[in-house]
Amino acid sequence: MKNIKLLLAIILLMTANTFSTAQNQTDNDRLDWFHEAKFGMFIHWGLYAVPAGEWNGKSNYGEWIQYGANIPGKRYVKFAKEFNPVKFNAKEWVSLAKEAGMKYMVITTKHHEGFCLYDSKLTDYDIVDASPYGKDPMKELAAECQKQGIKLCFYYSVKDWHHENYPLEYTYFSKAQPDGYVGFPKKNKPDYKKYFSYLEGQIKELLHNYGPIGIIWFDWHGEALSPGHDQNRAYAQAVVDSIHKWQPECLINNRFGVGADYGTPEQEIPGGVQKQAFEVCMTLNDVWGYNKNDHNWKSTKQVIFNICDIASKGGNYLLNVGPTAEGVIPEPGQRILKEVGKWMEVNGEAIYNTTSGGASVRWNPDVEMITAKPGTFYLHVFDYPEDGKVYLNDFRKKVESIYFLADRLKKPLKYKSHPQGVMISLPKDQIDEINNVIVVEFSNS
Ligand code: JFZ
Repeated sequence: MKNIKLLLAIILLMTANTFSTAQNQTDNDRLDWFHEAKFGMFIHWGLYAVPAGEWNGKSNYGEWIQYGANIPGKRYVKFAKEFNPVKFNAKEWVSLAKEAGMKYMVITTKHHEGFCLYDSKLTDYDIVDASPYGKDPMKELAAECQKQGIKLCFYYSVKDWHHENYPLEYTYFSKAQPDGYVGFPKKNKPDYKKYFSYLEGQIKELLHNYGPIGIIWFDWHGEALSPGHDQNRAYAQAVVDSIHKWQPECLINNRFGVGADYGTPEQEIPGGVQKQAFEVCMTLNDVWGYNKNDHNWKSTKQVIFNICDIASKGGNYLLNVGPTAEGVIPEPGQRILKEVGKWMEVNGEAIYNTTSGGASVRWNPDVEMITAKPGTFYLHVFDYPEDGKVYLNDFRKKVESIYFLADRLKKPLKYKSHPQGVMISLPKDQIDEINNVIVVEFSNS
């Protein structure tokens, strides 16, 4: 698994310059809502939720369980008959995202397993035709997102362990699976043209049947666009052109290898301010897909720290939940997201529609990060200084006011100039047990 990820990382790096050239203002305009939103919910949901991370006595799997546990395709497809999310409630999921302060939702419409979580006319390996549920949850989510003002976005895996025309050589042979993970004996060499036609047809369904879609979140293009498959780059570019024709406002991430509007660092936060738009995707516990034994949940404080750290570098945070096969988001995840939402309700002004405060503003160790709006800095103080002093260095503006964002009365905080900028004196008691956001309003005069 590590070698595969390394291979993919290399391929992703090789295609790093896949950002759609700023042909015109349109590309930048497309990102406006994204920069304002800052915080989104990732949802990994699929047949892998049926085994729930456990197989043959091992219990550390997630959404890669078909590969990791060597489950033959013939056995894996039987999970479809057990996938019956009778407890799925679109209103509950969208309300949770909203309560957490999330502004968009990215849900897996098809992960590597190839099973479609929406009603596709191009395959019967989907939730309507192959599962007892028989309904299209994406229709329900689209209606609820529209009602609650949450932008709906679709994850779509290029890698497909089920489709007969996905390049077999990439379905990870192993001793236990001589015929590849699809499990269906292959009669002929996979046909990339047919596979990209299937892919484009499904993207067309997703962009025509569910209203306005914020992002097509492609994943794992690696094999299809690896060196020696240049023709596939042309196929992929044709899909990008179609997406822009079908829904010009729809963003494309960098994992399709062409046409990227933004980058997608995974499970890690970049070290500094980034030049291009980016979105850090991260699990809330350890795996993306539901694992009934994964109890390693991030703390509310860690999530809030990540939101602020990422925003201070100019990026978005896409935080994942993995619902059960019955359609329930695990309770610990719900609790954490609701606690994060309470903080965001008071302090969201320092996150939404902000930009990085810029690496040029040097801070003393008390202040880890800064976000900004025109005429305003938001200083994120996680470790309250014992001496009550916070220094704003490299600051040559005229201070208009300084106060705690959480203080409804905006009681002025004491400050005075010092050689490099401004020294702010804080009261003995913190205003927030996690992050004391200080607002510095200034003018250029
Ligand atoms: C991919 C998927 O394989 C995974 O299941 C999940 O959906 C995640 C969000 O995306 O995981 C990756 C993608 C890229 C790398 C590693 C894992 N990489 O570049 O090393």
